[in-house]
Amino acid sequence: MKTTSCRRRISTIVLAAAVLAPLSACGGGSSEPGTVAISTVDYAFEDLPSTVAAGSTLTLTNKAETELHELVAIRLSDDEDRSAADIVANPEDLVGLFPDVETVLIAPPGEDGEPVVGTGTLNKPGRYLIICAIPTGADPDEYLAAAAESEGGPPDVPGGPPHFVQGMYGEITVSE
Ligand SMILES: [Cu+2]
Repeated sequence: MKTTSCRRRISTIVLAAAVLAPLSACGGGSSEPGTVAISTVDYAFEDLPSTVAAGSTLTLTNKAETELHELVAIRLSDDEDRSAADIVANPEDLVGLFPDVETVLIAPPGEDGEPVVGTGTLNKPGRYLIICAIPTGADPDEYLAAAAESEGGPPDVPGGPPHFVQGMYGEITVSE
């Protein structure tokens, strides 16, 4: 009787250790990689998680009625310690970050988006700046057509300041 209960307790402890091991390897962050659904409104990201597991895939749904929105994920260098707000306050710095764009998802108003750069998956651990750089008031069809022809460069279409100027930015940390 005593032996049975003791053995059961040991197997429970072993099971708990096996379950907890992957979590502690993540440094207490999120658990397994998966799909992370993010939506956009004018002019903000909704449901932006602070941390995701490496290998997680972002998806984008645009809930706005007229504005096109995008999610640009830029891997920040390990020695970058400024907040997202401080970085977007210096738009000239963003140009230098362009080579570190990991993925871009773009979504027309009222629709689900799709990746136009990368796959939506964030594999490399670290901090990522998340911005939308669509010009305010840009025509969605005109912008998408210009983006298709610009081969990765920023499309040149008429519009007001980029949405990040209006507060459409954030950050995600990708844990190991
Ligand atoms: Cu936007």
